[in-house]
Amino acid sequence: MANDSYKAMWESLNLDISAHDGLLAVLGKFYNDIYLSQQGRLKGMEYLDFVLSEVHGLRIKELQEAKQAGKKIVGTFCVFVPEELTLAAGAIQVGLCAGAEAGTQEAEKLVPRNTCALIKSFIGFKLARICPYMESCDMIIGETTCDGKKKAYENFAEHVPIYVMEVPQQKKASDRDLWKSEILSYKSELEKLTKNKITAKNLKKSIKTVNDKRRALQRLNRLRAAVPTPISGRDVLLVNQISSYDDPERFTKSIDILCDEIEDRIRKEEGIVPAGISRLMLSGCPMAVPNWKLPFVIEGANAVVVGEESCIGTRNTRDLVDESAETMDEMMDAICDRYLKIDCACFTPNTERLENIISMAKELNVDGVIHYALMFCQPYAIEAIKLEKVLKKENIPMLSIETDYSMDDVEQLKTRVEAFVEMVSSTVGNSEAIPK
Ligand code: BJ8
Repeated sequence: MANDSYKAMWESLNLDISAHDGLLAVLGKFYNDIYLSQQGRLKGMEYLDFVLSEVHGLRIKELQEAKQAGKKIVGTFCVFVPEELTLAAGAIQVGLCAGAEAGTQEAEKLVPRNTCALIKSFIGFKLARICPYMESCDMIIGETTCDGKKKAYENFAEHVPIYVMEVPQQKKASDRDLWKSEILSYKSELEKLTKNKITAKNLKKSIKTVNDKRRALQRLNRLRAAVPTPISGRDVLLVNQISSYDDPERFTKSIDILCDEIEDRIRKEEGIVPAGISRLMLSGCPMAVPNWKLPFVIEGANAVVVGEESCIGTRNTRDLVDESAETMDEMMDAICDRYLKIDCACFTPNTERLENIISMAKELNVDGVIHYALMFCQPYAIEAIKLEKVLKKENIPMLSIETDYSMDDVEQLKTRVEAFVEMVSSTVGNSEAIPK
């Protein structure tokens, strides 16, 4: 993955070249083992392979060229930041959540050791100078979701230009008012940064662009539910991960092409995974690139992941912004309402999420749910306890996993996941092997 032709660009971004080379080498090895080793992959995945192989190359070059042409780059850590507004201001939005252990020692000078891996990772990526996205950003948007993130941003602000949006913790009328005012403030902040006025015409266009991206992902989610399963869960996870930093229009076109191919596969009754393999759903914390550990373990255990209830998954694609809005005010309301439907575990109460998981599990006809919480993530770990109870009432088995980004627990995870798959497959009575 390392490419000498990009070295000058990385140096100009003040990256630590040797640490960065090390990261790309590990990422490349990981990708070969987890992705390229799969049999019978769809041709349309070649686009995703290419984008991933150029994750710190071509895409960063595009961002640099856009900056030279006067565009601003906005980095985010949460699906609450409305990309519609960012695009309407003529800026580019990129997701900065990081899914690998890096710069941990440095990160632990800003946040305590018992902070979730996602937070330590984005801080570590910055302090170790290995993230060209972070270094390309003109503004980084934080948000008041979990305590870990909102307090970490205070210390992180010593190192990056950060603007924090206040996300309410409940969904009462007064919370909606607060959120609407936060969206309006974000609009002003973007206009200040870009020196572009957000017009109704531009906003209408960007609402459609982001909705189109979500529609393509919704289509992919519907198609992947077929039996036999036409695409592996880890490939769909990759698609979702790349959706947060690729050019949205190009990405949508590529996913539509991938979906056409999947439809063709379904017509021919071909699948990457034989019918009868245990169908599982993942639910919980987002899995950022290159956090592929758990799906790899699951799909190596005679099961396939057919849905991700996560912000790098359906939580980010389920709802669209109402496109019938015409005036600026109507569109701001439509954005406000769409984003308030996000059922992050940071909300209380959050029964919507439990209901959404149950209906998703039923629609996908899953044999079980694996709940995934990052270690020290209290909102998701606590909600997992409630979730297990409600799933039990529906006779849907659940396995609760808490892990981080290290590979130390892979063998232990394998043992637990294999036992769970065996338990749920005795219900579905299946013994065919998943191709590795
Ligand atoms: S809307 S899920 S992207 S906040 S894993 S940092 S919650 S301690 S990521 Fe999230 Fe927005 Fe919610 Fe989605 Fe905190 Fe938990 Fe760490 Fe987390």
